[in-house]
Amino acid sequence: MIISFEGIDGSGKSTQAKKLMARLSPTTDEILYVREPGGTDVSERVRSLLLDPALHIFPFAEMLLFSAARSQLVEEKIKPVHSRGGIVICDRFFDSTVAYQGGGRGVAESGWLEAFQRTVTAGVWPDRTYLVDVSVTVATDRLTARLGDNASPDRMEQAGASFFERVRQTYLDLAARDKGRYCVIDGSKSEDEVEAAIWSDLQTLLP
Ligand code: Z5A
Repeated sequence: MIISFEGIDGSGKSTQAKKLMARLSPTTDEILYVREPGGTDVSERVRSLLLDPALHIFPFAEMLLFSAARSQLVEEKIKPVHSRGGIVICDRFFDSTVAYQGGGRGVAESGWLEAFQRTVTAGVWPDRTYLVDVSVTVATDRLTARLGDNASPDRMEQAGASFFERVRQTYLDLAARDKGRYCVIDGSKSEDEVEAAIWSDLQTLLP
């Protein structure tokens, strides 16, 4: 089973992905947590490029780099666990590319990007995707509280509020189109309330 977590930066999705990992681990034979971009030696190096504020990367090249890091992660880490029947928890997966590079940067329309991602992931697809949804204002306030006012943003975080509004709207559009896979969670609630909502939904999927 593959469970992915999506949302804008600061939504609280990593917090929830890790909570779910901790909750499922004691009762699961094989479980893997991965976060994108990264998770393999190659993908971590690509991550350094993608987040480096000193680099100017053109939008289509950015989309290909995120996809390259993902392809390596799927082949090296996700596929083996998935094929043995384990659970994989993805802190971001290909929907991030559709939302950020498609909706945010406008590199290509969602349908083209989704079809391309089928090739990138070799058809490996999540059974459930939790979209932890918050407003851009809530996300920004949380990140400011976490980082402090002096921290410098990485290359992706330098995009302005209107970029993150487009990313959020693209996620909501994707979720509306694919209600069978997506579950939208109100991320503005407390950590415990968000966790409970995810856990409640997951009961319908777990054996
Ligand atoms: N990106 C892309 O453009 N295309 C792609 O294909 C992929 C990624 C895969 C990766 O950054 C960047 O790459 C990201 C998307 C882009 N860019 N942006 N901008 P990253 O890996 O460094 O980080 P991230 O994945 O975007 O987010 P994160 O740092 O892991 O944050 P988060 O998952 O959204 O939130 P969090 O860490 O769980 O929580 C943030 C803070 O809020 C933290 O202090 C928590 O304690 C707090 N929090 C969490 N939940 C709550 C609740 N419920 N209430 C109050 N406070 C909370």
